[in-house]
Amino acid sequence: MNRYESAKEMYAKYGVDTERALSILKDIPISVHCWQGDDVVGFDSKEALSGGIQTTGNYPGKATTPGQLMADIDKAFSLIPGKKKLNLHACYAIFNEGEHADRDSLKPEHFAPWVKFAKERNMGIDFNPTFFSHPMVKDNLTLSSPDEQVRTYWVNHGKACLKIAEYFANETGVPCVMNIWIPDGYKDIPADRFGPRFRFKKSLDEILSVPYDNKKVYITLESKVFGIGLESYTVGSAEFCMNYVANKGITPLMDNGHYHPTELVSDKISSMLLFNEKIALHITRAVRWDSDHVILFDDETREIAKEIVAHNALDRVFIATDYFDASINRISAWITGIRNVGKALLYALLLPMDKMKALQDNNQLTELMVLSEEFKSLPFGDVWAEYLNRENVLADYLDEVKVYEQEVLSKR
Ligand code: RNT
Ligand code: ZN
Repeated sequence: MNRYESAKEMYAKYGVDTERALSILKDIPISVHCWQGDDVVGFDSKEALSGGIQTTGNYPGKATTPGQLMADIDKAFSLIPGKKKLNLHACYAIFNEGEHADRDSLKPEHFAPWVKFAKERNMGIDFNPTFFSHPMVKDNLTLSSPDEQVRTYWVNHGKACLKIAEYFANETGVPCVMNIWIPDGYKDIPADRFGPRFRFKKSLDEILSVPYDNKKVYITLESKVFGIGLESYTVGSAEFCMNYVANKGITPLMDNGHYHPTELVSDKISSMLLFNEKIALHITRAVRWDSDHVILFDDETREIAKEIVAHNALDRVFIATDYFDASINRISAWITGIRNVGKALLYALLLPMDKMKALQDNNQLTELMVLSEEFKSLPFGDVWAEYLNRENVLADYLDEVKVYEQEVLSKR
């Protein structure tokens, strides 16, 4: 008997069907952020990364052209099992020689090469307006700016992006999630907390006044607690965003780096699912702050996956990744992080959820703890290896990444 067959038997003893888990896993789309490939730089401006987010590290070989980024995505995706979507930011617009459009006048055609890329690979595309790293970000403010020229500029950016999101959905035949996140905030205690939020609300209303098909484009709003240099006040706070989405019938997005360190997104998912048709996630790893480290196969990632699976919400949760580590090989960072989301989902799919829920409801909490701990040492790795094998993906990716580093990245 091979290792998978023996693992299958061991799981079956607990009433867990590994075949069922594998067949569900391969169809769960994970929206992979393009920005791990170039440290969130993009192609449309020479501005440094701003908005209170930061990449640290100087590992050689980052992508600096669309061709390089596409090649790197291909390399990473060839080593990541399962279904993927491509998550783009507006700053990744691609212009022809001599052509340029500012963010408030971006057009679908500026993303045509990405559509071609995605279609050839049978993928959908998700999208994000880019409200940072741009000279029109004035005093760290965009959609909440008191300067009407600045505020209108960014409203127009949002509107332009909505059209582009619809274009992605039409072209690929897959709905597009368009996520709005603004960095707006203050380093020190503001005099007026209301004004910026009032203007942010008004700006969002204006963006949403563009007619769009809400079965093709899902607009999500991402909250945050603070950014670097914006420690005291964040306009798009959790309460602002939760209330706004509830009022407008759009979708909330939770990034697990965007809460106080002892708050857990895994604990928030059930509440959000009760009151929203869909929810969206940015899975990341926050080390002491919103540091956006590579996702590990750690407790919180598993717990997030468990919440999605346990509530049968795989078709109600848009799962995306969001991290950027510039201190290690970026291709490996992509593969490791996205694989870990897949691993966490598989781990969750292999839990005897019905049995565990029954133990909880019967107050057999001793038994629940023992069973949960037992599962940590079942031969999970053998089921994961079987998945990689069926998906035709190498288990050991590092050698291949190293070859790519030598042959491609080191020559940049
Ligand atoms: C920032 C947010 C946001 C960005 C990306 C690049 O704190 O998490 O999602 O990371 O849009
Ligand atoms: Zn995020």
